Amino acid sequence: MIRPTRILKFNESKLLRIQSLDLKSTMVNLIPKRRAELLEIRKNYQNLKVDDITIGSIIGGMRGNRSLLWQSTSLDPETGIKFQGYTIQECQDLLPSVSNKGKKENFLPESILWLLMTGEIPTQQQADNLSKELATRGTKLPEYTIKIMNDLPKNMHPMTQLAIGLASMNKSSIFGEKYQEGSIGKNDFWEYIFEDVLNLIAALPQLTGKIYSNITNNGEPLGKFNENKDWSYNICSLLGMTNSNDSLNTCNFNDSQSNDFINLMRLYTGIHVDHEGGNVSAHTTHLVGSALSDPYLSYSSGIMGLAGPLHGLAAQEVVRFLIQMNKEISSPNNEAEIEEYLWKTLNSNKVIPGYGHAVLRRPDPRFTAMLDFVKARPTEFSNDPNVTLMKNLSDITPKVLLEHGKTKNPFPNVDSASGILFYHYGLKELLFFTVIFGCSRSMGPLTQLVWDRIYGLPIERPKSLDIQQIKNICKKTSSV
Ligand code: CMX
Repeated sequence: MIRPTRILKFNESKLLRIQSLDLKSTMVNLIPKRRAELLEIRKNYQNLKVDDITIGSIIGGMRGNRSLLWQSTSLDPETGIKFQGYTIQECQDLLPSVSNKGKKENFLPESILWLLMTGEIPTQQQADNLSKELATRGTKLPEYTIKIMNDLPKNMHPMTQLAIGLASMNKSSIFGEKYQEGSIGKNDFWEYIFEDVLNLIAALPQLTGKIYSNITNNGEPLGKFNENKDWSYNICSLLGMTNSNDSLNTCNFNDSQSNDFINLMRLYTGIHVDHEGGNVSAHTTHLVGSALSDPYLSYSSGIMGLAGPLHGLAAQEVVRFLIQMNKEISSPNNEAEIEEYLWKTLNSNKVIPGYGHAVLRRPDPRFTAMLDFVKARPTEFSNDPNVTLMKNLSDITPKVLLEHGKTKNPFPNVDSASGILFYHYGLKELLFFTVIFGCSRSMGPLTQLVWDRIYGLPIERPKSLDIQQIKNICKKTSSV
């Protein structure tokens, strides 16, 4: 865990070069303009009406209410997620991947973190610097966190372990320490939140490796942290899932499988970083942070939400569904039997996992990115009946769901592909998938937490109504 070596002051920022090579200096350069923009909007448009709140939205999960400020991603019902305005395909084309490689590999999650924080596509050097910075900050977990993780029941739910591990690290919160000292003012909060955020994201490979070793290897390490490698590589090696010297290579990967699994991890953790602000994990992190709880406590709360089956846990449901269907049908290519199985599921009042979405109304571009990963490796996946079934379902299920006529979006979401690809490479502990999701999802909501403090946003406190108050509103309207 790294202490800030030097806290930058705004007058110093003038001395920095236009294109800074580290993330913090780049942020410092952006802040005055962005703060002024928000101030201007608040001053001139404070009372401008944006949306209507209906009785339906109050009792219907506030679906669609435009009422949150979220800086770095937005979700369009038709085109899906955009990261600072860039589609996944554009990110694939523009964002730096691992340097010194002849062919273009999947972009680094570090690159997208830079993009989320700054709104700018990083250069290769900037992405490499951030990758190195995270590796340096993430070399070791705090001793007390290691002790706590060692003492947890080895069969404890992996997401509970992740939430506990993260919450324990609040002991190291630089923001918490400075706030208690009373030595910082509101305009400076962001710098210490930023330090905590980078330390937290940097610690996730180690924490994830520790949780996986708890549930699969009685807490004994499966791999070593390598300071010269990127963030996703270190997740893979600490899971014991690379064929290099720093890992036990528990799945007996050859070179190409090892490289593909690392790239799958980069892809998965790169595209799950954020899905705008209203989803449970993002909104929770933002809400808890609005009370000035530090990033460790805020994100630990977000992780508790990510653990729910309607949110982060869906990928594991899909894997169960595919395995069970393959047991009951004669072949993953038998369209008639697949259709029959889907109808049987729907007629017993169950959902088809991996299909539908609260906001999206088209196939999820994150699903398309995962499917492209499969299509680029035909030999690797041709004999996997679960992956074959996943692909066939993406053609058959939308027709069935359309005929069923209920779901607003009959197309696959990202979860219909992600878990089964991890399963293919040997990650068989289904409850663990969401921990990897939790690594990735840290980047969006924690970026927002930094911007929340840059903007000095207040504590969130919407007004609640009881049923009598709602009835009164209804009565008043019907008597008009
Ligand atoms: N299979 C069967 N029925 C479905 C369905 C599916 N995959 N998706 C939606 N429906 C049904 C709903 O249950 C609802 O039925 P009722 O009116 O009887 O309650 C109806 O269609 C309308 O729902 P909707 O407005 O289309 O969807 P919601 O916003 O209510 O729910 C979601 C969205 C994701 C929870 C839902 O589509 C679902 O349960 N999908 C399966 C689980 C899943 O894949 N979750 C992963 C979500 C990924 C993410 O959040 O990123």
